[in-house]
Amino acid sequence: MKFITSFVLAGMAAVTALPAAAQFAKPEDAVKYRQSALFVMAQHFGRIGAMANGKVPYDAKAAVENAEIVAEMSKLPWAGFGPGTDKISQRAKPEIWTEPVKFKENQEKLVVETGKLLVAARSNNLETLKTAFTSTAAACKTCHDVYRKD
Ligand code: ASC
Repeated sequence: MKFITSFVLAGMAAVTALPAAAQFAKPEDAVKYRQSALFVMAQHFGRIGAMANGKVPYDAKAAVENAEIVAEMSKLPWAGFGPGTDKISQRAKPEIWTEPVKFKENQEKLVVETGKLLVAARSNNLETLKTAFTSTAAACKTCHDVYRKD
């Protein structure tokens, strides 16, 4: 019993620590990983945006499902900005590596905003969702303006 408990706890710890400890076979994999995470996040964020902007009808259940994915994905890309990946970056600016503290603040800001987006989606109120969508989009844009080439 004790063994099984430790095994389960070790597994849970591994899952919890995954984003920070993610290891990549080569820098190219890290770049692919971060771009993929950002791409998936953008797809689901865009579906919320379509509702927020009145392009598709508001669907509270879909909003929650998409916001859950956005909130979870927002934690992932950052492990892919590790050493060596600056050399092969297409759009990532060098400031990411020369201003790591500021870059980290931007990551944390996004995680906070997507957490609020999920709370807003669960509120079942389109106006609340719109407000949270706008703040989250601002967090995306602020970071892109400083740390992305285009
Ligand atoms: C999106 C998306 C982004 C952000 C950004 C917000 O839907 O793909 O990168 O929102 O455009 O300004």
